[in-house]
Amino acid sequence: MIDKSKLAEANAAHADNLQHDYDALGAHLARRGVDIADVLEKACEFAVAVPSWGAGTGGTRFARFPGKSEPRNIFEKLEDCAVINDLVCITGEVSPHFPWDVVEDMGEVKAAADSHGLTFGPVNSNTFQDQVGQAHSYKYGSLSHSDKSTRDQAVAHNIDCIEWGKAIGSDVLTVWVGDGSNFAGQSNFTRQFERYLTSMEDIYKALPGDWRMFIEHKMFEPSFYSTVIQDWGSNILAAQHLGDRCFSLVDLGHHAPNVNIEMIVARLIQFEKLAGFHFNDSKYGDDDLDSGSLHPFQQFLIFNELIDAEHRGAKNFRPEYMLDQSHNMTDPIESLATSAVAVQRSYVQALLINRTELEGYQDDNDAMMASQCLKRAYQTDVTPILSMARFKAGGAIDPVGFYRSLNYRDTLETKRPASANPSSGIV
Ligand code: LRH
Ligand code: MN
Ligand code: MN
Repeated sequence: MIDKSKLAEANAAHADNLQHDYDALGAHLARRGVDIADVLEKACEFAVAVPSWGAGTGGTRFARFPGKSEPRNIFEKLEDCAVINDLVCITGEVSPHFPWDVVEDMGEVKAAADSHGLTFGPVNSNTFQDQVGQAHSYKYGSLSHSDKSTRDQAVAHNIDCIEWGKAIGSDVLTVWVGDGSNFAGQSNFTRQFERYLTSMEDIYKALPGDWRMFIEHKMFEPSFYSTVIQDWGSNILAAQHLGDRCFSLVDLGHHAPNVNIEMIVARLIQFEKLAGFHFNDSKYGDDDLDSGSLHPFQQFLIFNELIDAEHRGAKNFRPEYMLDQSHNMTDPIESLATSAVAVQRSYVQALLINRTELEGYQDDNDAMMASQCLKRAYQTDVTPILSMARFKAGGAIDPVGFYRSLNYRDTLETKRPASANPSSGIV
């Protein structure tokens, strides 16, 4: 999607400074016993999937402000995802949402992704919205609905998602439901959860042998009094109930403010149930703000747990990293590219933690030094490593600056006329 000669020219303007900064950081890390080349190699291997729905301009339930030349369908979303990956070279996987991204011949979607050098990650089902012509409404729930026909319809949709996913080479189904209640007494918590589990059993039975199922919890919204899978407790109970190929997904925005998410991550790893992440940031609830834009230390602490797990060879540990953000302030290409790098930054910073030292301080109950050991890694500016990783992979040293120089949205204005209600996700 991007003119490589323009990119080479833009990179050339930054390359000398980058090399200088990289060498200086390398010398600093060498004094700490860290070989920068090893860290660079790991940074180059890092990947995080982008959500297809994030390519559209999101909205709140109050208003939606369509972006210029925003994608109107999955093919155009893939074009934008390809631009993001061309810029940062760590987002080669796209996580689609169904039925938003369904077309008659899903083979065409696969072919389009292939042509951009993209693949598909987990597929997401949607039983939180009614679709045109749908027989039963999800107004009062889907997989946990009191009415069997509605539950069956929601189960059937998830099985359709598996079929669509197979056609595009995915092997994970992520299930998030908004089912819950708005009034105390409206639903019987136990019977509702039983109904949810029975529906999920039916979906789990339909999973191909090499597929995994991820359950995503969320504290509230659209239900404001109770939600069926409201937190990691209900999530892990359901995942344990369903079986070995069912795991619990952590969307960072789906917790109450101040919840210790990194500790939840540690628990899920310990009990072999961590599915992966929907990365984003938030101040109040599910704000879907750019990853690491408000709480980069929290994101670093999560990666501390992930690297710790890798380090000690935790069993059944194969987390999928995805972004899940969709707001209405910025160009989604700029935001998703920036967020992908912000997640990669947390990963690289956490690689710098001296784990032997940290364990020693923990065993000696030396709280101050343990904290300083973490902070030393967190406070290291790893920007030159991230930039060098992109440069080596053929991406942009300055992704947003270079993207702006392309005037991408302007060049697409006639091809993608504004649409009042594109099927590009949350409206
Ligand atoms: C729910 C959620 C879930 C959905 C997506 C659109 O808030 O995080 O992952 O599939 O947003
Ligand atoms: Mn999510
Ligand atoms: Mn969410």
